[in-house]
Amino acid sequence: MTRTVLITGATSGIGEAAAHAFAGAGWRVIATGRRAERLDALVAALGADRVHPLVFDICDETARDAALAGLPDAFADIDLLINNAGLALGTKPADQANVDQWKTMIATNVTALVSMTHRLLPGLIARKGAIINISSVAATYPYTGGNVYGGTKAFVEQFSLGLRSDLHGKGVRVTSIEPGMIETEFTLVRTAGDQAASDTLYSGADPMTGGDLAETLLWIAQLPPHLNINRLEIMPVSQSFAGFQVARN
Ligand code: NDP
Ligand code: 8X3
Repeated sequence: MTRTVLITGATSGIGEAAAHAFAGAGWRVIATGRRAERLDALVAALGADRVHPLVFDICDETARDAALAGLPDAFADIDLLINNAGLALGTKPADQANVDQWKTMIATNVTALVSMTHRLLPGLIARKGAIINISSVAATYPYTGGNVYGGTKAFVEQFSLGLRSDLHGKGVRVTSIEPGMIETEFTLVRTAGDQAASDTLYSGADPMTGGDLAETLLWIAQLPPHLNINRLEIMPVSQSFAGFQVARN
């Protein structure tokens, strides 16, 4: 039976690669994002029978609900929700950070994610479906300038584990994925379009790609239904951990 996945943030990076991977594996894909032309390109590449685009801002619940209400019958029964849409804004330490950027990260990475999950939960329970939430290594390993972004991703990880508890016995799988460095539009967004900063970060680092994550998502989704990956931390080999810092007199 053909299964249906809803991928938030499918206009670039991990989400776009996941749309290709799931459609290629025979899933129906509901692809969401604000950039309609990117979603149209996905439909053109993969076919309208495979991909259905929903254009809305993930923080706008009214627009989201209107879009979901208009799903064609073939895409209406969602088996898997991939909560991927998210962003970091800014790299400054807390005392120099922009509080509006903090609020946007919380609204997108936390509030919209829990609201979308709550909206789709009844159907996911009815179909014994699955939820995969994209957290980050920033949830576990703090770094200077990561402040609120790391906080939002720690929320995503713990919310995922809490969902697992709440859904005990209902047959719904929940996974938190915590990736390290992936070359996507993430750094371009974080730096307000600074292509040089993005290129410098990824240069020579052999970072992960959206495709790497897409394969991981597909693997998790297609595991036998009695298996649940609770948390999965994944990094490029080139990335590892640094020590504590000490301020001296
Ligand atoms: P991209 O910037 O390439 O993709 C982000 C996606 O999120 C886009 O499709 C964008 O769509 C969507 N999005 C952002 N804000 C909104 C919004 N308000 N409404 C609707 N869609 C929105 O980055 P990535 O692919 O790297 O990021 C995907 C996820 O992975 C994020 O949650 C990120 O935090 C996480 N992550 C990324 C890592 C990395 O190193 N790249 C590492 C660990 C986690 P659009 O702009 O069209 O609306
Ligand atoms: C993205 C990874 O290290 O830039 O979540 O926070 S990091």
